[in-house]
Amino acid sequence: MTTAFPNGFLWGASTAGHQIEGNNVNSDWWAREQVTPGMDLSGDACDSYHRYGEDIALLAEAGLDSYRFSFEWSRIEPIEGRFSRAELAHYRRIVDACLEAGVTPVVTLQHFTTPQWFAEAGGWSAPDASDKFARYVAEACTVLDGVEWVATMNEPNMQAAIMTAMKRMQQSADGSWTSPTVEHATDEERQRASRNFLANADPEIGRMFVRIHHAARAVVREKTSAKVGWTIAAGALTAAPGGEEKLAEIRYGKEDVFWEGSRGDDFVGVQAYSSQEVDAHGLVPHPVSPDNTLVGTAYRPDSLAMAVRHAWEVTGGVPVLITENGIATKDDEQRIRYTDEALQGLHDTIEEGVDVRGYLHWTLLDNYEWGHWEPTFGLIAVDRETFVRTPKPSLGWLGDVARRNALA
Ligand code: IFM
Repeated sequence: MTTAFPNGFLWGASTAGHQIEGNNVNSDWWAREQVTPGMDLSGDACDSYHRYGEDIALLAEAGLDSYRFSFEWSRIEPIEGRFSRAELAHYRRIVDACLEAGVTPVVTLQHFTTPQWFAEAGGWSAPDASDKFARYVAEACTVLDGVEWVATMNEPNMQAAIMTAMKRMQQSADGSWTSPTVEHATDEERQRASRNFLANADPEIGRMFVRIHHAARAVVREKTSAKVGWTIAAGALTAAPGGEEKLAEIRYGKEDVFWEGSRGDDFVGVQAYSSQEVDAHGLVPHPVSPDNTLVGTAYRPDSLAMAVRHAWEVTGGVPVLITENGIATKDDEQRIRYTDEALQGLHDTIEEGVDVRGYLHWTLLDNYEWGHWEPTFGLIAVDRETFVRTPKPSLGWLGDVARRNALA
């Protein structure tokens, strides 16, 4: 049986500004890193702010034809209402570098970080958050000429899960919500609480993100001819015996509100890494296995196909772009094996009739994994002192798949 992918299928790699650029000093994440014990600092990151040309050249030379990167809102609007022409021109240069290299740019307008002034004014919960984001999106659109794929936000469902957890902690501090982590909790309760820390997202917060996304989508549609969508973190969750009800509850707030919010979009970005069971109490910890990744998740390349089928069903048939899939490992052979298996599964979904437009691997470079440098997801290693890039065999392997437009 042939494993050829459809004509025009995109093959690429994804990145995000804060994780690779370095010195993103006006962002909320930068501020958080400085004051949070135990968090590594992003610092110079991979210095891709200056070395993006080299990154795009390595990707294109390997045979890949698309590059997902993000604009940094906090660089473009470092002070509320004051837009930097120089930073907009910087992101335009990245778009141009892609186009000149024959690489299709996929632009994310917001990847986890926000300007610190936005965070201080209440972040996404502020009543005027949507207007502020739409105003920024309108400015960003001025440099999107020739860009075909635009994602308004990355993983709003993870952002919603963080906000939900923060809200609970706040309520707990006020005494109106009893946390199982209080001193009289049993060890098992503590463990359950910590493993479920980001499992839930309040559907109301999800609906708020959907409204913000729809407002931004309208701006992108008015000002550009790009396809517009957003990218969702897929848990590929399944029910353990007795966990069916809990699965439905968790999956609704954490994912389905967002998949439903994609209806009417031009595409949806599916991002999957692993799969996890849900029992009557919540997420079941990943089984202990030597195959587990550097972020503790199970080796589950089948999660990609599971996520795509779920997205296709809940969105009601919105075209899918795989905007992230990959593995945190030091073993590049394991990365190749994982990606090969994930792509076999993705191919099955295409055979079943799912409209999948492309596959962008997470990630191009070993980068800053939100507080940690240890988990390496990259196709290219980066020396953090000299910034020298060293492609791993997996980059050449994925480039060969791209050139053939088929698995071997
Ligand atoms: O590094 C992150 C990325 O920023 C969002 N999706 C998951 C990746 C791996 O954890």
